[in-house]
Parts: sequence; structure tokens; C-alpha cells
Amino acid sequence: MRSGMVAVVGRPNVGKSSLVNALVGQKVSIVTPKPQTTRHRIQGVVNRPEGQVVFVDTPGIHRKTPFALNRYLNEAAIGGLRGVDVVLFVVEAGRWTDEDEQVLERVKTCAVPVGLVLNKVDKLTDKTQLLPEIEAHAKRHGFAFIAPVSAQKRDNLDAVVKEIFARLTDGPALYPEDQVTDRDLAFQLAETVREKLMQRLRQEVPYALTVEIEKLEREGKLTRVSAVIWIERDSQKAIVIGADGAGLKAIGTAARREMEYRLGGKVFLKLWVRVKEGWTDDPRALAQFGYDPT
Ligand SMILES: Nc1nc2c(ncn2[C@@H]2O[C@H](COP(=O)(O)OP(=O)(O)O)[C@@H](O)[C@H]2O)c(=O)[nH]1
Ligand SMILES: [Mg+2]
Repeated sequence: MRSGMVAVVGRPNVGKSSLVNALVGQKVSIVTPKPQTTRHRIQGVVNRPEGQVVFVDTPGIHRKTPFALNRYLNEAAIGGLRGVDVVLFVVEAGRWTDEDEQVLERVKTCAVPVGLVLNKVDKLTDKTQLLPEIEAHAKRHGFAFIAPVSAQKRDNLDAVVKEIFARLTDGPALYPEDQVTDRDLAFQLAETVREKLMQRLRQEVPYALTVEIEKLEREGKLTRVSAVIWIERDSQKAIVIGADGAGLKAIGTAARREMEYRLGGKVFLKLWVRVKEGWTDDPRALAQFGYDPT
């Protein structure tokens, strides 16, 4: 039996979380079309006859900005590279940006094998582009392997798992076979609410909010959840709530449905919107909301 930890890194929006979910076969990390959806390191566990791989999803590594939350995101992403056995550097097929170049500079300093995952190949209209692109990537760095995949279409994922196992050593499973993530239920439910918020809201609002579970009670098949949506300015309240509360209601319905599917039972979900002035640039507020880079 082999086992090991694999960091999944890359710039925002290349599909790191989609890849981890597809590999695990369950949603352990939320996904939206917006960059910087993932804000924490989140582990996703894959069990195969060969052994167990623990993938570490990370926030996207991006350009430095002065905001404390953005600093935290970069620290959390880069911290994900520590103590792993293999690194997966995820990029988008048909695209190579300055931000990818920055991530490359980081992974070049890693002592462990780095595999390049070329995601979103389903978006390529001209498949003859793929081979020259792989050759160009091979010139950039001595990658342990280069795997073109589609996380969305679950295409070629087994090849990635095979390449990883080939680089792991014998060891015991790190998690029991029925556990798919290191994160607890409260975290997963908060993330579900945040996903629905990020999917619906525009411009800066998705980045100005965080979700905290205030109450989580389970009575048999019934689960009662109270979640607080923290925003950083009073003016954002009306945007989140929407006209006649319609926005908040739609978010609550979408989140509740997903929670019910996940838990296999009825969920009563209450959402509250509260203001924590300037929390995204306040280290103490960040720590309070669980943004702890260690
Ligand atoms: N077409 C296509 N879209 C993808 C694929 N993987 C991810 N996406 C989309 O890319 C966006 C960002 O995905 P996400 O997993 O959140 O990226 P992350 O920021 O790197 O974690 C979402 O809209 C995904 O649906 C893929 O293989 N093909
Ligand atoms: Mg992500």
C-alpha cells in the first residue's frame, strides 16, 4: 500500500478545485466561475487499490496586493507546498499568463516531483494544438510528467493518479476509507452558502463576504443550520438581501437544497447578514473567521 500528499497549485481559476473534486468523486471544495473562490487549504482523499492519495486544494497564487485577506490567500497557497510528496501545477490548455509564470518560479524551487496538469482540454477547438503546447511546457521546466485533462468531463484523470502513485512510497493510509476530506461539516456547510453567494453576486461583493456557521444541530434526519453572512460595509447589505429579500431567499434555497442532498435529510437553514467593518483588511477579524495561515 502506497500513500502520500499531493499539493494542487496554480493561478486562480484554472480548475484546481474542480480537479480535486473530480479526483475524489465528491465535492470537497466549492467551484464558481470567479477567481479566488477557494480561500483555504482543503484536503480531498482518493482511495484506490494501490493505496491512498491526499490532495491538498489551495487558493490560487496571485499577484501581491496590500489587503490582509489577499496576503492570507497567497500564504495559504504557498504553505500548501510544504510537506507534500508530489506537486500538481495546474494550468489552462491554450493559455499561459504572467501569473502562471509566477507560479512556475515557485514550483521550480520545490524539492519534490512536479507534474503539470493541462486542464480544460475540452475547450480546445483545435486538438492539434495540444502536442506543440505540451512541448512548450516541457521546455519551461523538467516536469515529472505532463497530463492533459478535463476536470469537468473527467477526462484522463486516471493517468494523473497513475503518475502520482508511481512517485509515492509505501506507507499507511492517512485517513479512514470513508473520510473524503479533513474539513468538518460546519466548514462544508459554510462553504456551500458562500458558493451560492459567489455565484449570484457581482463585482466586489463576493470578495467582501465570509460565512460563519452559528448553530448546527442534528436530530436524526433533520439538521438545523444558522449561518451568518458577514460583509464589510453597510451598503453591501441591500445587495446581498436583494429587493424584498428575493436575493437572500434564492441563495438560501439553493444552499439548502445542496445541504439536503449532501446530508440525505431535511435541512432548516436560517441566514443572517451582518456587517464587520473592513474585515478583509483586519488580521484579528480574519483569524476570528478561520483565516489562519498555519
Ligand atoms: N470547460 C472547462 N471548465 C472547467 C474545467 N475545470 C474547471 N472549469 C471551470 O473553471 C472555473 C474555475 O474552476 P475552479 O475549480 O473553481 O478553479 P480554481 O480557482 O483553480 O479552483 C469554473 O467555472 C469551472 O467550472 C474543465 O475541465 N473544463
Ligand atoms: Mg479553487
